[in-house]
Amino acid sequence: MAKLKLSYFDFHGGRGEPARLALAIGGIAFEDDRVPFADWARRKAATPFGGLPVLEADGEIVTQSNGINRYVGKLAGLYPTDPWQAALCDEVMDAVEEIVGKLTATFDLPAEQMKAQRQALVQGPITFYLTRLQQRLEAHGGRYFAGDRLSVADLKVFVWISHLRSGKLDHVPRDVADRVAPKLVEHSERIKSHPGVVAYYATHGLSA
Ligand SMILES: N[C@@H](CCC(=O)N[C@@H](CS)C(=O)NCC(=O)O)C(=O)O
Repeated sequence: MAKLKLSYFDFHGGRGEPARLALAIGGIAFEDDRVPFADWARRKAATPFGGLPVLEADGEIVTQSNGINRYVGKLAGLYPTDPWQAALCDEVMDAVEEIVGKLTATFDLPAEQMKAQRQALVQGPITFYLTRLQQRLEAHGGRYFAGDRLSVADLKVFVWISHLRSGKLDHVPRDVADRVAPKLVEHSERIKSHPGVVAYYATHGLSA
């Protein structure tokens, strides 16, 4: 097994969290490099595309969160071996990337613009993606997004739903997922109670 180091910001959530969770659940040893925001300006230039997460394996590095999720998912037994189920897993992870990208585009906006754009996102794309993700979950049996078992897709959706429900996103009502996609929230609660996820947050001191 390659010697792994996963670099991502020092908070619970975001694009690096599904890979951290997958590695922990799979019992895969890795260096958990939590980058303080204060160090980011210095480290950014050394990353291939100016963003995190970055995964290092035996001294080589790779970026892009969903590619990293696939790689660590394979190591951890959390990525479907069946090609069709793998495509379903990818579909969900890429859909979450689309909506997360729309949200992160609001992070640095001036206050009034942020408010207007986030309110529009709640009415439009956030509601749309919640609805459609719930439909995909139900189409595949209601418990997991792919392969009828836990995969990195479930972890990625769990991290996004947890963020939406955290109350940390100004102008995004924390109950929007509960109102729009209760089955997705049920799924998220089930993933949160997975023994591997519980053990991860017990070790890291905070709940998702
Ligand atoms: N497409 C990339 C996006 C990476 C990205 O934008 N990461 C954010 C954190 S979630 C970041 O590094 N932001 C700081 C910056 O862009 O300076 C991926 O999926 O990994």
